[in-house]
Amino acid sequence: MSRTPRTGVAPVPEQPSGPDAAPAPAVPPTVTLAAGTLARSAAQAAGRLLTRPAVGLGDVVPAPASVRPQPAADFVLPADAAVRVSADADAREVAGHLAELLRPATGYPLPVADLPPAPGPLQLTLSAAAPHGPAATVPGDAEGYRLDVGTDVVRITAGTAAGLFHGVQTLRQLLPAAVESRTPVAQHWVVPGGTIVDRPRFPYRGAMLDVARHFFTVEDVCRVIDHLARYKLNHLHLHLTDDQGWRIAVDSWPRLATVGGRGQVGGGPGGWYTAADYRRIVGHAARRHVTVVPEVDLPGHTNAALVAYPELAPGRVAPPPYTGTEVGFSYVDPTAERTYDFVADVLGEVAALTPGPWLHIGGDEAYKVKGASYTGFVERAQRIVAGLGRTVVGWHQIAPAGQVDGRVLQWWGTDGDDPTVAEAVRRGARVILSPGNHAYLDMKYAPDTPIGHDWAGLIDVHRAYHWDPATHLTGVPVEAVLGVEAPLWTESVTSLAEIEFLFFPRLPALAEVAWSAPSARGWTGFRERLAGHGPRWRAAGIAFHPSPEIPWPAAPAGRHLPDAAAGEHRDPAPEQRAPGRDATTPDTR
Ligand code: TNX
Repeated sequence: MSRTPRTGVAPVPEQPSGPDAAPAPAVPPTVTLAAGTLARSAAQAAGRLLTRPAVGLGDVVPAPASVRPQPAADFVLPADAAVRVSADADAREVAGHLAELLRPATGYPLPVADLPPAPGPLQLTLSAAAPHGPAATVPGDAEGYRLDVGTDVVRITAGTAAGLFHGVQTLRQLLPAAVESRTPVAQHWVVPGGTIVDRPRFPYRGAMLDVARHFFTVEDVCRVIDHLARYKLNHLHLHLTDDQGWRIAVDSWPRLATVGGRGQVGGGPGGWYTAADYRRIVGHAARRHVTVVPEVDLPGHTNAALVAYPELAPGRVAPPPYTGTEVGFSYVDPTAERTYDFVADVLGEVAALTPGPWLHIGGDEAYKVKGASYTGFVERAQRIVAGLGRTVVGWHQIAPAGQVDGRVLQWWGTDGDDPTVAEAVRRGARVILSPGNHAYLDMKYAPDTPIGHDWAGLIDVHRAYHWDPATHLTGVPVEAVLGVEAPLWTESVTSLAEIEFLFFPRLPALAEVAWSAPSARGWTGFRERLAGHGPRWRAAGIAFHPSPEIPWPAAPAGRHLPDAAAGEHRDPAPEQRAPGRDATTPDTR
């Protein structure tokens, strides 16, 4: 495959389009201070305008556990509001995050200050007393929160900073779409009144980014983390190594990155993360309550490592670098002791750089390492991970290997009958569900989707949404399901805009599968709630696929995403949304 890498989509500030929108001043982003003043005075002048909220309290994705609207209690953010927060370093960090989210569009200063002594209109309270009512001991509750919106105050209460953070993401969605603008927008910032009490269904909610087939910069990865955080996903699995490239520096085996990191699918330059780069990624993730799960894929998918160190190869002969998209041909020699030095050194260094509890050892598609040779290799790798004090995760092919404490299988099959995985679960394994035909974000939406695969079928938004992790795999009860992950393989994905195009709108669908209780979710309501996110993505400069299944609101005339990704990624013109029209057709007006 030889694709020309394209550059990412440029941010496009979006003006509000709702019924309450006041005309926005035309200001370039470079004059933010003056623009802020202008926005504030314009907002004050617009005081006589209606201040109805632009969204309903229930218009949140993923759907909250409980929503009680109180229409008489709508809140309007005052220009002089401070964010008041419990005196706790992690909670203050969340308050800072909220202020950073709100400042660009509102133009308000939003200082962050401790709570108590002074109360104030925006309050983030960390409270050991369960904020969620009597069922506070249910799993996942550590991430729960309560949001109270009244006429004079918006209060988020949670037992942990992670809960506060999720509450902030909910508050963000309850503000008008223009809150995503990077430049000030003159309007009332109204939040609908009432109470939301919320907690996740599953503790592990993730997405995977394959940085091996195509390399993505630290900035790209950080933006992907921001996308996860928006929808309350809390794990980013990084597929760091594969045949086409080794993407993480390892001091004890330096050629892995400097030689193995050159190249990618189609022959581009590739790249790798230094330890400092990787620390920036895990740090950015941690501040958004996202845990990074690093994967070193073994014993197959290792051509890049063999190019760098032929001593790991069967026959000790270096293969040529690989820039194609086949799988299953490469492997490190499971009969050589040196191979296990390599595994221990690499996993040791990656673990030392990774604050989270997980180490993913791959294990998929090692077609040339069979039977006892394969399970023996996996069992040694599992022991190495356990010896590092981490919990091993592997693709479900590792199921036949012996059980180690806490072991997690990532299931990517397409047929819910998998007796080998069910048997491993009986022996104590837990499962992350990534069904290829529902959760694989590299599958095309429709036959004419310009990038992506279709080996697991086409995945439109309904297919991404319409499955239940509790009953999906025969013999795997809900107690064994740690959660859900949406993998994005990048054989055909070359830019941030293309990542976003495949993420949106399916990532929010999978986030709802992972977060929301079955009683809180349903397709009809979901597609309505999701529709309101189109204007948010436009305002944030996020490329997305205008899926014809979703009743997107009309875009203001002339406002489209730039076609940096592809013409097909544009927002649909209103006339393209007519039933029966193909919304992926490029807008050629
Ligand atoms: C299968 S799913 C793979 C990857 C490919 C992907 C393409 C899995 C564990 N392995 O190597 O990139 O299909 O969809």
